Amino acid sequence: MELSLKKLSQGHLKPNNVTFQYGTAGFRMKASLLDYVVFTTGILAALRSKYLQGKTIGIMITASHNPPEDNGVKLVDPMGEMLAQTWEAHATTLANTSSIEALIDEIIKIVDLFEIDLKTQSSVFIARDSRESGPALLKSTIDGLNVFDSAIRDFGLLTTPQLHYLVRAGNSNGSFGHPSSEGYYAKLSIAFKQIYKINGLNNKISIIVDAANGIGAPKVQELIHDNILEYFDHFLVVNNNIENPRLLNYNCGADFVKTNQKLPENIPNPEPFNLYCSFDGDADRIVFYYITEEKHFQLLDGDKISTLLASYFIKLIKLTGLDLSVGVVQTAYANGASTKYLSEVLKVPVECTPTGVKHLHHVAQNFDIGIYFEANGHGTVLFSDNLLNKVSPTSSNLSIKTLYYLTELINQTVGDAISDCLTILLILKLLDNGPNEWNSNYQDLPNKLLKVIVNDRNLFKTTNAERTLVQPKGLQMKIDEKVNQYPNGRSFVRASGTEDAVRVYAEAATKDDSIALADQVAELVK
Ligand code: NG1
Ligand code: ZN
Repeated sequence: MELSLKKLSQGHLKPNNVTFQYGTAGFRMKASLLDYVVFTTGILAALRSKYLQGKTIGIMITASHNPPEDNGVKLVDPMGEMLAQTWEAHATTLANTSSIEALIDEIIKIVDLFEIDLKTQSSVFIARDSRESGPALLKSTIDGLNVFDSAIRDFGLLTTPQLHYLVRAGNSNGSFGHPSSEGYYAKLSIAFKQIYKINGLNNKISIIVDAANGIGAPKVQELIHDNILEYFDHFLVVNNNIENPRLLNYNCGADFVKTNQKLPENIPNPEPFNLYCSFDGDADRIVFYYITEEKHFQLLDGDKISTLLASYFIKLIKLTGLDLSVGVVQTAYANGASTKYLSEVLKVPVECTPTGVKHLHHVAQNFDIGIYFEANGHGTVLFSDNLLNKVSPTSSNLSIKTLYYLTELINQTVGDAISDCLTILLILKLLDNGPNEWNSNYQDLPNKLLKVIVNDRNLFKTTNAERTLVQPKGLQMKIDEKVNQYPNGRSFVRASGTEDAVRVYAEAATKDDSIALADQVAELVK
């Protein structure tokens, strides 16, 4: 190992004065700083696979909705989940070693700690989004993987959720689908067609997809054009230019639309009540929207997606006659009106977790149908083994059959813009709802999200799923005093896990109040 490490590490140097941290989205920063990090992450992926008796581990090179000059890397565990939290610290330690000797020492510590048999061959699937820096970072990652004996499959350009699917399929002996892009398309499109057909749907579907000029563009086109185009009377992908890397997430995409609450660039002649959606750069987030007769922009974000899914699944379960639990998991960023609607109107249990989908995913596993979405559109639905044992494609009950095919259509490994898109489009048809009916279930409380640059964001420590500050001492009391001055006021402060900043969220009965509250809380934070 020492010999190959010395050889392969040539050219991969840790930059000075940077501390790396494997956070909620893996490592993410300016691509120019990432070479050493992807090299050490390659090493760790090989070790993780060996530790898990050669099960396949995934490596995704992406910076999601971040600007084109950024990049990042994250690891995917064998069942398609995020890397186990205990290993995040090892990823961080390896990335921060500043000499070959120190790196070797840390590797030996990990090997000893987990009693890893280095003779076990590791297996790693790797993919990247469409960023310009991707190919060079891929090469360095592969150098890291080759420090040990590793079977590597490079899938080239994929969406993040496609890679999660592939890793799980690769570890599931065919029971999850074929481990190839074709297998992914086949699984989703067969389920889509079946739900459409068995329910006797005949109205065709219309959607315009803004793909953020990212990898979701060619992938959603491939899936729909090659498999299910006949079910659409209008399907168009805009912002689909992945040839020009500077356009990625620029004035388009889910993050732009959610943050600015307006249409992305390049929507041709927006018509009232047409349904649009936006993916982010690696297609694991989706938000929908439309404009009203008066040309008012209406956002249907992750909270609206959760509530639509919850109301649909509650109805469906009743029709199946099965005894199954439904629950929704949100974060503190969920609009208060959505939480109220879920618990008071739909009467469904709602749990709140810290930001980051791994937290939501974990809690969603407590339900037979666990629906989780961050307000920004990242989320999915999980189905328990109990449920999976009760549904079948050969059932004589139409609702049970529909439920079975939904478990196939929904990517249970991670939030997936393409799978979520098809699911929502079908559910709207099944409920015979348009965007306006969907949006009318509750009205969002006006809200404001601010980013505040502080000297040290690590001073901000929270509890109560990030809704209460415990440090700096006394600050929460001051925030509460401000909140109490506004009807329906709510505000919280937390350190971002992906940017060197503190985020301030506020909502209140009126737009002006939400802005004033956010500004006042931001002043307290500075
Ligand atoms: P941070 O930077 O920790 O707020 C952001 C998003 C998260 C999540 C991660 C990972 C907001 C307010 N925060 O986290 O929801 O998606 O990025 O991408 O949207
Ligand atoms: Zn993303």
